[in-house]
Amino acid sequence: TIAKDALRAQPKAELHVHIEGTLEPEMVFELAEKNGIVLDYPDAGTLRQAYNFQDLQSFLNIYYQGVKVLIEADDFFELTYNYLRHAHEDGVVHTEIFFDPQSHTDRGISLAAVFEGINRALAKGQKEFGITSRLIPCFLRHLSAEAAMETLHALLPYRDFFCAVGLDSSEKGNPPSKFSEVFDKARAEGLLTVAHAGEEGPASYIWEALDLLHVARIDHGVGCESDDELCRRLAAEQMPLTVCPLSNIKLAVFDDIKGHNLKRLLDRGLCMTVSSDDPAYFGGYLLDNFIAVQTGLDLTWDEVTELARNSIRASFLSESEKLEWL
Ligand code: ES4
Ligand code: ZN
Repeated sequence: TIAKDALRAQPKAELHVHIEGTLEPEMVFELAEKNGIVLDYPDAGTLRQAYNFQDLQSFLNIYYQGVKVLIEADDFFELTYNYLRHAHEDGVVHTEIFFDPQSHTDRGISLAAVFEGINRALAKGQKEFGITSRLIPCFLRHLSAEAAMETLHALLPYRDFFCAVGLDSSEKGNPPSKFSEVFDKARAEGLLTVAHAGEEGPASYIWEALDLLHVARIDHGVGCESDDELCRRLAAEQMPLTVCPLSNIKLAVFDDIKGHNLKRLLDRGLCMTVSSDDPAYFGGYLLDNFIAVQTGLDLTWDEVTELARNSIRASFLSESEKLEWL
């Protein structure tokens, strides 16, 4: 096996992390107390015991409960700063962070507070740890396309603070095609696009993300394996997949790490990357995900370094910024 320190020392970009998914149970309780919010669980330990998911939806139900303790800009600051500290400890040099604006604005929290808190943490993280960051607001696909379009318009005054838009939440029954107009508008505004596709959903959703949403990366994408033509296309275009191994196990996308298709897809020439998704819920940050796939899939040093280098290549850093890490 490869030493943890060697994996840590490899420069890595984290391209798929939901900031609301870095909310540890202890912080849930700390913020609930500060903000006067009553929780359904007596303590952090009990809450953590509830992190036993059958599928994506059973996870999302708990995740959206946790989000409700985030009220003030300072809460978003603390959340984001804590994540960056973890990321830095794992050898992450750059991170592209998702957040769910609708899960906050629908509770009466202003986008101004969300951006102010997160941006303050990103600036401190860059100063203190040298870690660079981009933000990617995601539309909640279980809500309507109209709600997503309204959210895009509400985001545009903050255009300078994010580089792309994404699509997340309950995948099945909410195909990328539902959001083609919203993504057209986002691209017309000069934004890049990404989308969760092929996490639990079918390969056809990955085709739609490519052809209708014109994404620059596919988030998860592990569902491509059943479609040979799609796999050939993803490899030919070197379309990055941001795969989240511990997430996939916790949400029963794969039974266990040995059955994960990361290595099989890497062997087929796809541009694979590794991320942590919702580390507070899925049992580990980025280094834990690297260790899980390295040991579980017997990855060689060359394979591990390819995954790390792919994350830099697939990032939205400029070509000159990428060169510093490649
Ligand atoms: C998510 Cl794992 C996952 N999948 C889809 N949407 C999400 N939002 C937060 N985590
Ligand atoms: Zn995700």
